[in-house]
Amino acid sequence: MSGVQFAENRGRTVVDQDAALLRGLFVDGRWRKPAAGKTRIIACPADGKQVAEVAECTDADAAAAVASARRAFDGGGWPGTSEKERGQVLLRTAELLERDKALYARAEALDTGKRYVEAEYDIDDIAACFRYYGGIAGTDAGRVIDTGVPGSISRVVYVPVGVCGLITPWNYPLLQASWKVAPALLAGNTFVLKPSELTPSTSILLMETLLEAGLPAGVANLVTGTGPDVGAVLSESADVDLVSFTGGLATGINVMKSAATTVKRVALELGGKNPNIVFADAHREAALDNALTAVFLHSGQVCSAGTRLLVEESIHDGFVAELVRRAQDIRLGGPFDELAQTGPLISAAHRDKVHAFVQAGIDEGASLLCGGYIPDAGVLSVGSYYPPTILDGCHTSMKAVQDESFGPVLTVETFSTEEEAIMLANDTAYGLAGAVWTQDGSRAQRVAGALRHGTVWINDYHPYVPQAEWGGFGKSGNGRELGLQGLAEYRETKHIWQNINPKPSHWFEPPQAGVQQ
Ligand code: TXE
Repeated sequence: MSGVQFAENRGRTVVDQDAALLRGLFVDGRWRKPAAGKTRIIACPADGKQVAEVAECTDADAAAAVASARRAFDGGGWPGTSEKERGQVLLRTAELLERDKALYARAEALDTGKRYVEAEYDIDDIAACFRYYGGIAGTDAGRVIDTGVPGSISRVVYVPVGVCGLITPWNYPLLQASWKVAPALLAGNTFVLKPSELTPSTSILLMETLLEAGLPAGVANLVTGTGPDVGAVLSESADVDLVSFTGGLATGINVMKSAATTVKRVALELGGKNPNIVFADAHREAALDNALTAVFLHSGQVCSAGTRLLVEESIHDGFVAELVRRAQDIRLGGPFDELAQTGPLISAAHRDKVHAFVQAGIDEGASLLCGGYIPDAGVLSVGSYYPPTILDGCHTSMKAVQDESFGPVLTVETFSTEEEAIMLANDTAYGLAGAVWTQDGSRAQRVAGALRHGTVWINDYHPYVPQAEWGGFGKSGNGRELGLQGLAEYRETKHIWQNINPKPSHWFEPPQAGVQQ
């Protein structure tokens, strides 16, 4: 069985016959069999059932994909097109994603276990990302400099970085890929995409969509497999000029270290431990409702999840009691369970890690208010589910507050003053996102200004737009995705100077006697 058989239904012929039912290695615009001939079964975390069988590539396959991207870049075809032309390919990609939304959403939901409707929202966001970058094509051709030197013309222009290695995680598989692929293509780069080995299906589909949108063969390449086997080739290879990685902190550090030997450009998005600050004067219902979505959306598998509730002491008891009541009512279920409000964790191994994190928090002195167990009966015991969990009585000295669980786990801290709230919120090695809830507009601005986090919401949580930069301070990573800076990551800046009246400068002519030098 092949879960990626859904691509067959579109009747296109970009597939080699012998590789027709086995996708994963996409090189020179064609699907190839992996050198070692191995495959991997992709299972839905909601019920463990097989949804796809894909190529399990090795380092030789990754090297072939890099070579393809290198040839496509050095050949000059794609980097030599105008940005407007490249923007057209992105706009067409957005249209095709919308045409094939059901196909993509189904694949994403089955790979991740997330609700189908959430996968549909993801596809909308992915199309919006391609449309944004397609839409800004040709709007910034660089700068002309007034040098002050007569007879000189000086321009600052942008050129593509080269071959990009794009490594993505399993929580928002194609969304994270689109934040890299769209700006990389607009800037004129070629790339090798390495999706998480757990969720490759939508990245596989994207290769065919990009070809259909008019992307030349060899510009987009895909290699499926594990991080150590194929991801590491992208960070190490001298033929890769840039590596952009989204994933865990430990892996990000490894990627940065191995990229250092070739001094390639590195962009990292490594998650966060994000404070959600609720003052006593906050709009209570909005703050309660959003505190739940902040942390329990996608069962907490969100880098910007509001996993740290900082609540003003005076409202702590009533606010947290109501939060617990609502958290216990959240219904878990699979992608097509219409009553489900959130889904499983990505794997049983990850669920066990989250459970151990909760147990360690209790051992550190936190009070477990709800959740904190692995379902052992009924349908939930078949998938890798974990219930919404709240730990009270926490403080920043605890690992439960400092470390990312990447699961549905909320820690609760209290504060009494604005200064204390800011101090606690910034007492983290991460710095991706945070929120402040208050009806005092001046305080909202003061706190938002003081937070050392890449995105700050005031009286809201989670919204983002492709026009605005996304990324973190501290160990949340470096560089930015989305927005204009998300495009700048994929451009080299070059200064071109022209002398329109060339003549000797006489710099090294022998000094003449009597003439002061
Ligand atoms: O991610 P990894 P994992 C966090 C979260 C989670 C933790 C570990 O806290 O519990 O990371 O998750 C590839 N060279 N986030 O282990 O390992 C890997 O194949 C090159 C936050 O699943 O970081 C996958 O494609 N690549 C996060 C990608 O890196 C390597 C989203 C991410 O996997 C590699 C997911 C190597 N040596 C997890 N080793 C976010 N920021 O949104 C692995 N990979």
